[in-house]
Amino acid sequence: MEATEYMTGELCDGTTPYCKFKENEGKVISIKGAIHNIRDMSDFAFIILRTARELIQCVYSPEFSDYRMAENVVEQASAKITGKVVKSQTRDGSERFEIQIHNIEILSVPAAIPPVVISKKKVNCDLNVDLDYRPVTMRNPAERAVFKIQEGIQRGFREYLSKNGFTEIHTPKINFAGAEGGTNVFKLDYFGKTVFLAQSPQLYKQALVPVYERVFEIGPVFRAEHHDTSRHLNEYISMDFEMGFIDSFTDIMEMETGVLKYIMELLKTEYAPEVELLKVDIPAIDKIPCIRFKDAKQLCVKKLKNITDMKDFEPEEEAFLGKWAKQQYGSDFLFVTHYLSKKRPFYTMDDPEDPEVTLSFDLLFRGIEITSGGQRIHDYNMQVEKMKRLGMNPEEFETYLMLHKYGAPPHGGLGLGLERLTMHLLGFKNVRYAAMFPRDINRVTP
Ligand code: AMO
Repeated sequence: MEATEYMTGELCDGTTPYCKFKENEGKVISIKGAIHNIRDMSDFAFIILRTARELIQCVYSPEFSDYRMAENVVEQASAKITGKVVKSQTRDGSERFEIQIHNIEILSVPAAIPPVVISKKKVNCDLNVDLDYRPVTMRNPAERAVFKIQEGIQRGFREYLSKNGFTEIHTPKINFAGAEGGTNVFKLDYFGKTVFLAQSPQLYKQALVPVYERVFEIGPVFRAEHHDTSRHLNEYISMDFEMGFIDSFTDIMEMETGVLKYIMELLKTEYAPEVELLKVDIPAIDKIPCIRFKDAKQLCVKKLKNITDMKDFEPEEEAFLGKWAKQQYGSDFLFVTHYLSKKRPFYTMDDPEDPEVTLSFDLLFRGIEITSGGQRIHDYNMQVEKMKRLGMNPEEFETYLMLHKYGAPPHGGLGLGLERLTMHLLGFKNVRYAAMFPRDINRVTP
């Protein structure tokens, strides 16, 4: 490049790498992509080109041009295919297009054949093998569709909240304290000092309420979970929001219902190819039923055996409540409210009518918790007192307490686990299928 060349941004004209078949029918076009699959039929061949979101059927035949297949036309090679867009016949009569190849320019050639077959409908291997080769297995259209849908969920969250007056923020991931209590916090040696990886953006999103009133963040959080379960990751993407001037913690639940409705509509429209490919069962959301923790617990005690923990739910209880909500209300979602004060973090507001419980909620989706949220304490003395009651040292939280000390409106918010939502939307049995490069107690690669 000459030193005097300038970038003008003019190439960014909104064009995408998608093949606009309809408007190009009958025309000769060039399209770049990866050769996904070659099916040699002796006198002709199908070459499937994989672009960002499509699989494009290209047909090679000596009839179409003077071009002759070269040896370097192999699967996973990057190529520029030039050819004529034509309508093709399908057995079911649906409209399909293909490209009659006039030329193939090979742009790069792979050094090896992929270790797993990725050109079939599904990657048929064990989860661990799949994850070991994730950079490759994700090239499979069904696998990449999972994360396209996940992108849609994040986009829906962002778009809906932005339209509702929320400001997007990014808070630090290296923190002076764990925000959620408990022992599942990663310690880090920070120039000789012990600091912690963020368990959530909790303390910071609250700090920004008096600044922007409504904020949200989509970002990684870290939990030092020591168990190898199908629902826990050590790093996951948390979609958080926090809003000020609420009248009740139910305002948060209303906002979440709106967010989820928007996300599901967005998936149906703008992510239709992936929804169709994965046969996603998009839940209908009209209104979401709510039940108090105490009442939900009683239902579980009545129907399930061997319930010993009366302060929280076991996974089987959540699964049961999920089925109950479906039968009773036809809803895939259920809000459980008023969790016990003992089981909620220090920032949670106790219910003034019954301080044993909190103004908090979880959202269950098809029988698994995907969200925790609630109203926070905004009064300085109340917060300091609760910290002391819980054996915490308020002095260590001096910077957090600036929020309360210098005036904060009544506020609340929530955290929604992106992988958990994706997992249950797509019907996976293990959250790792819904994490692009999962981190668990046994895995930090790839
Ligand atoms: P909580 O700790 O309940 O609440 O987390 C909120 C949501 O995050 C998801 N989640 C996880 N996903 C995968 N692996 C994990 N180890 C994991 N842990 C949690 C779940 C869960 O519902 N600060 C509060 C939220 C708030 O009140 O604003 C918090 O983080 O989907």
